[in-house]
Amino acid sequence: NYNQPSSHFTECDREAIHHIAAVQDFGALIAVNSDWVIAQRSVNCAAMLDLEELPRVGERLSDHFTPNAMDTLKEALARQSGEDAVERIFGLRLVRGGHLFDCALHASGNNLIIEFEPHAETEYADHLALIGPVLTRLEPIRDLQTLFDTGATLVRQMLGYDRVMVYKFHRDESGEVIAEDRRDDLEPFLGLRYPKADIPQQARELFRRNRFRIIADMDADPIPIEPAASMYGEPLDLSMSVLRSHSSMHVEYMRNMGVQASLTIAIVRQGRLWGMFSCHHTEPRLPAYSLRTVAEMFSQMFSLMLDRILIARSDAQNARGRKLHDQLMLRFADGDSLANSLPMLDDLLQDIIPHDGASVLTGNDYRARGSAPTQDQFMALAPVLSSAPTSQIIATSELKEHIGDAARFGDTAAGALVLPISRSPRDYLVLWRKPLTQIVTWAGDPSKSTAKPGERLHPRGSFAAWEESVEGKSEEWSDDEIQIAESLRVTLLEVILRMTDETAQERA
Ligand code: BLA
Repeated sequence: NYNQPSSHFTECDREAIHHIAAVQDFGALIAVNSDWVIAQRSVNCAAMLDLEELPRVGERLSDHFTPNAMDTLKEALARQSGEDAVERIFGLRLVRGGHLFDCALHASGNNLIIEFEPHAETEYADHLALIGPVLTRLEPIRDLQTLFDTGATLVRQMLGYDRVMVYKFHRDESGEVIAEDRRDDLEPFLGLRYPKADIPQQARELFRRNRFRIIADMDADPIPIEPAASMYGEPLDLSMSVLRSHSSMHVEYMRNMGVQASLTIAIVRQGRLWGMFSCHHTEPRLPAYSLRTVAEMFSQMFSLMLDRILIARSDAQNARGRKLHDQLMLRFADGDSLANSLPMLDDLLQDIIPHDGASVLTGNDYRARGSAPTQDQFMALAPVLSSAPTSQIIATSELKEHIGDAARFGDTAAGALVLPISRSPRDYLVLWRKPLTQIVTWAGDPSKSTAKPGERLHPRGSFAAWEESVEGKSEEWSDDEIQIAESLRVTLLEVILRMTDETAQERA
């Protein structure tokens, strides 16, 4: 029942998607123990391998596979290094007189999992040839949005899905489509935001480890793995599997989006899930394993590029912070008061820390600019603010969570970056951000946006859920922004101390 999101989400988070004991039908799976004795296998093995009968549990794999296949698999196993490593072999003949297969091999608990799917011989070389040109297009990019746009276009050119999106996670784990390349007749998803719950926790964690996820056909029947559990009663752990079958919940979600096949590649930065490439197709779709491998390499290169640009941006941001310091020291040199300097501060900061409003409180003098609370509204916060440590800035996207009175700001301000700029009396510079839902534009047909019961999983329903989850919240303050605010606070303290010094000297 999708009308009860809270209970539903915990259910979602609990589903053991790695213990599903089934594979998708475009390949087959055999799990062997450390002696290469068959322990479990998908029931389509015989059909996939052109064997008369399904290989039996307890038989040796070498009873069916050729000596050459066995040697190649053993070599691959010896090559395998590190946790979560998956070895690939393209174009291997597994049984005498049989077809060529693309294989993936990895350890799972005490088992070795061998997965295989038919090898697309003719295309293999073409796929390899793609790598060079694609990386050449990516290499010179220095700008984030260009990287995202080019990334979406290149992935679509390579893999041919109807829609390819770059999706970025926010700090609260909701997400946003930040680039898109799609078939012209499809409605755009660019700019749409989705709630955290659309990707449950365990799916996120799994996705971080196994960064490539393909669902070739939402309607294909899952192929059971038998026996479903080992002789010790343990289900086979399919975390690193290529063929793992899918959760029916997720499939329903995808169908509601009009998606028949999907391919998802995680973008991981510094060990954390930064975002993903999400590819949708309106018909079943299965790019060859070699092509998927190229796409995976592409995404790794993409992640490195992203990292490089973000580091450069962070450096630039720090440099702007230092420049801001110098500018401020210069401007305040003529002894202008902080209150009178609000317009200057507001303008200077807009570029570095985007905000919708700003206010300064010095003594009893309150000034505000842009979308900011009135003096009365702000004064209601003063007792709480002054009980906080003076050396600490407050950065929140939801001030009302901390100070109930802030709820009265309504659409004026939801998030605040509060800089205490003296010890006593309490003086503050505050940057404000409006609540998000006001600002975000809904890209689809708004007349269809009312979610009917049972439609929660539709992207529009999902958007409604996102709106609900960010109700009264602003855009987050980024780490870089908080860091700059921190050095700004120190600068302003310095300015104020100098001014009080000068006043004291004049009096003397
Ligand atoms: C998995 N849901 C996912 C994944 C993505 C999304 C990317 C992981 C990767 C994958 O399996 O392909 C969601 N995909 C999106 C979003 C966009 C997109 C938001 O393209 C936006 C453009 N999903 C729900 C609810 C449940 C749920 C309410 O919305 C609860 C049951 C479940 N999502 C769910 C599960 C998985 C998933 C169980 C794992 C699927 C699997 O790996 O089998």
